[in-house]
Amino acid sequence: MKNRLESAKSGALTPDEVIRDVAIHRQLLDDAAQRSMVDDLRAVVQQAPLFSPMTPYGKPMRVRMSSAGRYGWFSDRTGYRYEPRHPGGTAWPPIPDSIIGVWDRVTGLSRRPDCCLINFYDADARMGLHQDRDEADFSFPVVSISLGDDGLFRLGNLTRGGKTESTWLGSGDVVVMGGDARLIYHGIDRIRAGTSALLPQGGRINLTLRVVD
Ligand SMILES: O=C(O)CCC(=O)C(=O)O
Repeated sequence: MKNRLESAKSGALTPDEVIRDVAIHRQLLDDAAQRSMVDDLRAVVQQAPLFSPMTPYGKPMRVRMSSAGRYGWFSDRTGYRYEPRHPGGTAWPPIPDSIIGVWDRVTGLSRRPDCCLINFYDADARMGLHQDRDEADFSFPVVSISLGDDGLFRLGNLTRGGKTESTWLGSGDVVVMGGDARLIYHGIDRIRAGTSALLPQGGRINLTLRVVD
């Protein structure tokens, strides 16, 4: 409930649901907006192709990734971090306006994100419970946009362990983790293949917007 009051104060959009202080805007993007965002993303991944980062534990991640913005999120044997360049050596493309517009609507902030992480999940991909904590200032929220097939989003606690709660995220849903929920553990347990016709080959895209430094 605190998030709702804070959003009302800052001029940000009021969410449809709040679970464990995480705000969820259901179907914020209609079909046309989703399609044009996917077109924008095609141009981004043409310049900065998807890759499978290596975890610090030496296993490739199941989710394929790329980024747009001043920084891209990266992982290898030496750890998780932000990098100013794609592993191929070029700067990351700018974050498309269609995506920045979503940040503006749901946060009401004048500060814009430095990174849009693009996660691509095929039908078998998942992402384990983790915190987003590679950024310098946790007072800025994390905004996440779902496109394509449904993903089962699990929310934990501010420390590892304890009871969790899950909700399906559909295409066009937007999640905001800010305030008391900024460091909540979260992850994607599974993808419900064939639930969306947005991506011709199926799968799910998640865009995660973060202020990095
Ligand atoms: O795919 C999602 O909805 C969550 C992505 C995520 O947790 C992350 O990129 O840190």
